[in-house]
Amino acid sequence: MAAAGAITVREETWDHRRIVRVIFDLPDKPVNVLTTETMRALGEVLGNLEQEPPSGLVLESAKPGVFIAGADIHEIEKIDAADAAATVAREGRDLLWKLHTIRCPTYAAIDGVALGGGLEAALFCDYRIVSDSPKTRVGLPEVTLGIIPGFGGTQTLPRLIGLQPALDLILTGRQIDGRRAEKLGLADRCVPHDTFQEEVEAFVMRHPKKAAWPRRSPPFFLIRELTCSMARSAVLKKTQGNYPAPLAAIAAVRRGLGRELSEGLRIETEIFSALPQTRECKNLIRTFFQMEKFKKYSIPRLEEMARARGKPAPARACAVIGAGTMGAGIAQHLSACGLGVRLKDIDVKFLQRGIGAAEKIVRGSLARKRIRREEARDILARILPTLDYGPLRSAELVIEAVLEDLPLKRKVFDDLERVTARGVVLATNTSSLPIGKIAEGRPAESQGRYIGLHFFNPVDKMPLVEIVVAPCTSDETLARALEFVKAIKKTPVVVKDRPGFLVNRVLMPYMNESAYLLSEGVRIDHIDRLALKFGMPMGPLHLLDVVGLDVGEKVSHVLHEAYGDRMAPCPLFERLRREGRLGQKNERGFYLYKGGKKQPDHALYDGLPAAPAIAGEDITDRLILTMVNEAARVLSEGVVDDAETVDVGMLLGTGFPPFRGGLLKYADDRGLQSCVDRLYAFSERHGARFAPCDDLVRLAKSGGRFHQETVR
Ligand code: 3H9
Repeated sequence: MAAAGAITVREETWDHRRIVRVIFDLPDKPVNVLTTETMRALGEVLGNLEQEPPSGLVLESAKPGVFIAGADIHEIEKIDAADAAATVAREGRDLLWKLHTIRCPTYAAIDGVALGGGLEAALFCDYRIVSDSPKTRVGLPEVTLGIIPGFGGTQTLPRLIGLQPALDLILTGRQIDGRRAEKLGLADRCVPHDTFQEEVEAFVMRHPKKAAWPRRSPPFFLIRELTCSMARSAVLKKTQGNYPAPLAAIAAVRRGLGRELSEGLRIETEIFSALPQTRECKNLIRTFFQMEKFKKYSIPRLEEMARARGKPAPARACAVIGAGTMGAGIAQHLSACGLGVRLKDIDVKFLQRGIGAAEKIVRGSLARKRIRREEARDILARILPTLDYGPLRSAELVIEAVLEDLPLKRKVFDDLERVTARGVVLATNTSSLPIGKIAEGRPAESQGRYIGLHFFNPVDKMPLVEIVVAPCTSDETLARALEFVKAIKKTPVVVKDRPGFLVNRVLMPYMNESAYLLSEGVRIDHIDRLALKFGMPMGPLHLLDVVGLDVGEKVSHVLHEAYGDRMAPCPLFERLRREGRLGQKNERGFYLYKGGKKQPDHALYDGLPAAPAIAGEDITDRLILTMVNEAARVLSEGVVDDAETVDVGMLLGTGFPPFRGGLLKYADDRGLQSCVDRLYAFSERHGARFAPCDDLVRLAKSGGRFHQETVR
């Protein structure tokens, strides 16, 4: 028996029992998703089976590495009204309810990702068997898309694993592996991937009856109220109230948990229906698709080249020069991705420090159970320290990460030119120096190998790499660098070799402006708090402390030289330098860091005007609109190809709030003319650094947008 398209139904006899296998396999798609069509097909299957229930029903997938990746996000993106949202959720969970009530035991056999609606389908089954494959990850990522689980997840999960662990999964969208799922009681058994089918059969034979439900009785009213109100406070603190979905998820759990499951499901639908049409949801979905696109970033002319000559094989053996924070971080990350790494420095003690830094990151992953003990050992074993260039002969790609000093970098590359083979990619992790200057004066055939690979600190956590293309960089090198960045699971943005590239250049005016605000007397924590309220992950003054004021000074010097007065560092930085304030690293910057606590340093207010009466809105606009203005310049100079690249770069490189859809999407949404008017007003009051650039003025005047499409 077979059902339309996405689902095949197979009847088998397992030890005299009639077992029906319902197998998902969405044609021509890499993953299974619950589209309207798939849901209809599942409805038909369940309708037929209800007439004559088998001894057991197994829900499974024919796609390797995937069970079901959730409801179809494209369909959710199109929802524009509460009644449409309610219909989608109601129809879906009514259908899955049939799985819960069908008169035979039901089993979800999960050997791959089971996310969102995919996991919710499994939660309505009597039993869940998961595999220990690294590909098996289960979770409810809905809040990251601006919605809540709408196929019953807010009700079934707490009844299965308890309130606190369920809230943790629902509010973070965290995905867990099979073993953890078993530990939490989300899965009944975690079995080896290699013998998954046999293990599923054995489990089904051992569990011939429907399971008792709910598995856990709901917590007492007071415990529930307390847990939910604590979760709410934590969410508000973390999100500043900018994200409606996690708060809605808490409300659904809180209101639904003390009631019958069916009533809880009704409440969930009611709460769900207010979300898909919000701007936050549309922007988060847009961000999801942008991330998917950039992870697979391709450049048409390179694709064509690959078709003619074959795709470059990603490098397996690499070398990193310089074992400082960045070098050690890069070496650790490359090794964690399975690559062999030679880490070179000029002194044993630098190497020891670098290896120590890599060990610290690995220990952290081990403590958070991200990796196993053997993996940790392998990661460290793959990093081979060296003081000589000789062992670098076998490297296929080299990343230089020494101090930001042009003559020093050129000297390193002189040495690399001598030892590396002709085809080897020579990359620099510089954050500010021109790649062209590093390559200058070398033989033409060698210059093509030079490229920038700008990683962000901390390397293991920051997903972005700016691929910096100089005029001398060959397409061959760009293609290899692009494949490399994708292979090490980072998201690439391709930028031209202009000072500051994309992220630092756009971010610098924001940081600089925060110092101007402080010099006008605005309090340190007030400035940072307003940036957090806007949605930035860290206030600009705190960020400067974390980056290091000495590092910031170097970058700002380069940008000032390149772009003139508008990038002139705020004079207050000179005072900070004189006072020896380096930021977090010497526990003294805008804040004092004593005993792990951060306090604004009131001594900095000496000699500054008293706190002025500036509206919060003005402070936020001064910080954010200077970035919009600089980003507009980046676009007009062709540093990046399009507004989408700016948005992805700023999102991944600075944590620009995803619910706003990106820096330039934010500007589009508030209206470019409003941005221009504000910039003019600020330039009159505070100086020419705010003057809107010509292209921004022109675009605003013509009623245009940075992004041509209107998401809503
Ligand atoms: C939900 O379930 C709501 C419900 O509670 C209730 C509603 C009422 N929809 O990157 P890949 C696409 S919300 C549509 O090659 P990978 C993806 O865009 C949903 N499309 O594989 C890509 O397209 P393209 C909750 C989807 O191995 C292609 O499939 N679920 C969906 O790197 C393959 O992806 C999620 O949030 C989807 N649900 O990663 C899970 N999922 O080929 C979102 C994937 O055109 N998905 N696509 O670029 C993911 O996290 C990753 O895609 C996944 C695979 C881990 C599954």
